[in-house]
Amino acid sequence: MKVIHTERHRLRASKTELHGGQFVPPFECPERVEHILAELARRGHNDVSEPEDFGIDPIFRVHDAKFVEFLQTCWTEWQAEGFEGEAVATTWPSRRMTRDVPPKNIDGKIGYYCLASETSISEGTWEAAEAGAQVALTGAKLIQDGARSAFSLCRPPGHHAAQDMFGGYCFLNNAAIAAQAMRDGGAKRVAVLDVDFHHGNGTQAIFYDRDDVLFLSLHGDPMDAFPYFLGGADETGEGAGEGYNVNYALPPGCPYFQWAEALDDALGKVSAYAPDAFVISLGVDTFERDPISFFKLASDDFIDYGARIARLGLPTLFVMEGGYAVAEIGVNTVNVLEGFSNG
Ligand code: 6XA
Ligand code: ZN
Repeated sequence: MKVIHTERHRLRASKTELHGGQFVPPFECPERVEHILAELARRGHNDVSEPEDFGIDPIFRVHDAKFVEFLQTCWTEWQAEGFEGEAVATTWPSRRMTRDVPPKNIDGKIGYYCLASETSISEGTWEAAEAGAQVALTGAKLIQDGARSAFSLCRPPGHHAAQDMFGGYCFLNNAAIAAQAMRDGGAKRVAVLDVDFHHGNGTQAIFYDRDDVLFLSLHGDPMDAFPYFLGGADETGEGAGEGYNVNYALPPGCPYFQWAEALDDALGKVSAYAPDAFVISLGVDTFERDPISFFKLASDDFIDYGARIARLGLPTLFVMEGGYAVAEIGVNTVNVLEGFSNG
């Protein structure tokens, strides 16, 4: 399987994450990619290439122009304000604070565009996020050109990022940008299946009123898990999109057999939809020893579910999302890809 990767992911290297009331070194760190690359090499997957540059237009197909401009300028404006730490949101347009206008002041503007304050913006964040989107777009192009599969090793991840919202370690929604590019390139229908532990609220929001992109997500029940405010089974889409959004909210301690039942149900729906292309938002934070998640998948389970995805016989793009058990992130990721390739 072709792997797309760029060293520019390293530009996303913030020093702080707000976690449990403390600033800690971010779980979403550059070493994650190094471990995945090392395991790919160890198991003979040497077809690793640089992304092409598709420019900014495919990003604007998914994200609002003002939001993109905010990401591009946030760090400079934050510094110009005289702040010494990394850029962190503290004030949001929450319930009963509904003046829907981005403030001029960066301290207000960052809150306007932010969904969760664990994610600091720092030097290089935009550059890395933009490069990650190109990694996803290059994968989409390979699929369009006839590849059976490809792996876009995106970092930072993307699935929490909506049209005009960042957070949950995400800035640009790589999977959505890839799916939209596939549509624009001629695919009539695209399915996006999110197997990251966390609900893909951004991807859901982007395609919620559309029937040309089917979105399905298996995740920790939002009553118990981030992002808390979206991801219920009763969110089924709206307007033309009614019936084209499917959430599987799974309980704390969820074992593989239960997760796999949800997966099989989701794959049945994808098969019935008969998409031209399939995008997998691949987070491996479903692993039993992930430090911030609560599912119980063992490393071998990742091989098994890769094979189940392969049985659909669809052209499939894997887009990297989360996974923070850094020592095992490579094994678990490559297990999915090999399970798929051998399945
Ligand atoms: C913040 C948790 C962010 C989770 C990010 C993630 N307390 N999303 O892995 O898939
Ligand atoms: Zn996650």
